[in-house]
Amino acid sequence: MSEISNAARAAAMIAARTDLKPLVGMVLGSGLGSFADSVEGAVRFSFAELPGFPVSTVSSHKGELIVGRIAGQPVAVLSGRAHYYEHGEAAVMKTPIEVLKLIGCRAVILTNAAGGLHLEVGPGELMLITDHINFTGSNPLVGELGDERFVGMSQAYDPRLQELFREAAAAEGIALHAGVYVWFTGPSFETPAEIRAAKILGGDAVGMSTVPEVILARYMGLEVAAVSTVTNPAAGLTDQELSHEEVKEAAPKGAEKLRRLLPRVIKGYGAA
Ligand code: 6GU
Repeated sequence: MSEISNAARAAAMIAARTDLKPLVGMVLGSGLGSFADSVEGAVRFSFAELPGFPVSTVSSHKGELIVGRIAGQPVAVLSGRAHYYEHGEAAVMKTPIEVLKLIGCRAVILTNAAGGLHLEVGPGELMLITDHINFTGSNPLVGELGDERFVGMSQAYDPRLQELFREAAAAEGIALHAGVYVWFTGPSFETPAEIRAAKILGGDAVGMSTVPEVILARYMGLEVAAVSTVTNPAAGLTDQELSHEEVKEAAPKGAEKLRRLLPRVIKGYGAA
């Protein structure tokens, strides 16, 4: 085992190529990668060159870390993520999240494409995640040592960041729903019975990501916000079969809204 962690080595590689100290990190989900184009003065790193970074096998994920500015604020954008279902490892995003912390980020904004549990929230609508249910039985902190592993999750989604999203949505005239995200492992979609169960338990959207990253980020002391683009109704809400094509088709509508919201949120966060 090497003395220096992958995360520390990756952070050093980033520091060698840019003087920027990012304040906010972002993770761009399925079909939402186009937001990376709005980073000014982008310095790019492929996940393949950064030690400990996972290589995503999902067709709509790029696998790049981009350091630059949005709305004048220094940011680090992870364009693409790896999922539990790719590696069977809930902690697959540990190194990238740890790197965000090491290069100076105080907050991370996570985005994803999700299935909606309410027909009224149609494809391309945004849902601010206010809480989650971990329906997988996995946790990315299994195997960690020390009392810090007992991370409080009562306020996992930072109230001030949520308020910044609500203000940004109001200013842009964008409808922003809010609700509970339920994490399933995937990669198969849920059954109608699983979706009925998720709804009874208090869920509003379902997906295959984000929750392990929220847990890792809280463990590392980062503030967290998360937004879903609802790309399709979940199983059983309509009689249509689900597909990744449908997800990829609707995600850009959410990406366009995020392109308008995120600069305001980041600017507001930096101003505080
Ligand atoms: Cl319906 N389920 C899950 N788990 N993830 C999704 C989805 C559904 N739609 C988009 N992503």
